[in-house]
Amino acid sequence: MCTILTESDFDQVESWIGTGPKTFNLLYSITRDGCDTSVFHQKCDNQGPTLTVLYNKEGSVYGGYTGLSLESGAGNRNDNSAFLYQLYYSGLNTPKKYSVKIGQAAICSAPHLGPLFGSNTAYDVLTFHSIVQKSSSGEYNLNGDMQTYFGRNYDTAGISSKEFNNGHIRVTELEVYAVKDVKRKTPALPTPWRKTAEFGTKMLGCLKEEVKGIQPPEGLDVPHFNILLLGPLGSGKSSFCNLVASLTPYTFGDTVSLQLYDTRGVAETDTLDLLQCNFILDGHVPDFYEMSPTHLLKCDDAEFRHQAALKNKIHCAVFVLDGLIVGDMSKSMLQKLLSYRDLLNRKGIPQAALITKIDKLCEQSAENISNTFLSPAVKDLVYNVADLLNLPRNSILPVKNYEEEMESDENINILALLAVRQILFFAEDYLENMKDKQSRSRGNANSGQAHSDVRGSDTA
Ligand SMILES: Nc1nc2c(ncn2[C@@H]2O[C@H](COP(=O)(O)OP(=O)(O)OP(=O)(O)O)[C@@H](O)[C@H]2O)c(=O)[nH]1
Ligand SMILES: [Mg+2]
Repeated sequence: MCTILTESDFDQVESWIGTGPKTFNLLYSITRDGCDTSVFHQKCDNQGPTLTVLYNKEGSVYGGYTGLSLESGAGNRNDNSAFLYQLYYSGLNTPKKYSVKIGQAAICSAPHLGPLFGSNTAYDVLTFHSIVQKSSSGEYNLNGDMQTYFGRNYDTAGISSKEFNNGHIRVTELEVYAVKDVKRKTPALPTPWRKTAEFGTKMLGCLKEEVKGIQPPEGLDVPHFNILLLGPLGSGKSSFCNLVASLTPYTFGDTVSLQLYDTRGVAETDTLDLLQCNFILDGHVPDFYEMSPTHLLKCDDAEFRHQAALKNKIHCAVFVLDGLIVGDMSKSMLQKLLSYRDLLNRKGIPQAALITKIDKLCEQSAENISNTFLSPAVKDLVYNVADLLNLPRNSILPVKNYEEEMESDENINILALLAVRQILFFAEDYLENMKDKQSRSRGNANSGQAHSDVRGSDTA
């Protein structure tokens, strides 16, 4: 359904009016201002030529134009420039203009009438009178008439009103635009669906500095953030590790502030081993330990780290999902990922999701990765994954890993650093919470001590 006229719709109307470039300023909208003739006249009278546009649920868009200024007490008036039109019929672009018949009344204005094309006794299009309330279906069941006299004053080429407005006047919107003899401004660039600074060398430099500045809180004996990557087979976990490693030397300086834990991809046929995952989360698995279904860690293995400290634990878990296939993920795979989510939630570990391969997702991002936040396809996928995994949208991070590129690419690096920054924020929050908890429990222990001292002296 079309609810907002596009630039090409305005071009079409402009060419029908036929007197050069035009600007269309919205004066009145029933969804915004209420379907009330007193408001209509207050907003639309004495504004020069106007375009009235009606929209219905079927996706039809139609209305009328008059070159005269509306005046509530003016009654019937002739206007040879007036016309009725159709832009869309049931969602299809079907531009048609129906000019006023020479010498016939083009419009009629009265205080109790909304936009009316024709005369007060023979109205081709009478939109509404008085007040119309919005119905529970969200439509406005207009109390006008566009059937009885349809084609009386306008040359409607013999079509029935049904071919004009689907045979009813229940509309989702009615707008009136002032039409001015001014060339329209070139439309602004599309708005990004996620706000970032402008991609470029400056942004890359700022991001590197910012990411370098995110460090584990002091006093916890945690030298770096531990980030676990989880996800289906071949989703791009190792590629992301390589990408971050390629950024590491110049991004993080000598003190590397994050360690990524790459894991073996989850296969459809795998049975879920939450115990092994739990060992990793709790820091019992030694660094560089290669886990596989045939090589599982057990509590009594020599390598098992019994005394795991906060610095050995995972501080944020990241699901890595292949953007090309995540939309068709099987129920069983989703269930596995949700089981991990459940475990992580119970442990209070923050989570994010990377969507990889966005370069293959749509032409816009394939052409240039800096278009990622302008691409509707990437946006839809990000929102879809947020719903699937029940994660907030700002934790779903689109990336493109290096695949066969030989040279470093500024935009790929920016996207990766945006993702790393967000992940580090989550990990930092988690560690801050841990620090609070630690100091609270130390405080409690001390006050417990003090309390027992007092009690001791009491008893004494
Ligand atoms: N075009 C493109 N290809 C990618 C991207 N990320 C990964 N790939 C390719 O996808 C394939 C799998 O990537 P890996 O990084 O090995 O995936 P993985 O998740 O580590 O796989 P497993 O460890 O087997 O689970 C490789 O051929 C990568 O080159 C990406 O963002 N874009
Ligand atoms: Mg891998």
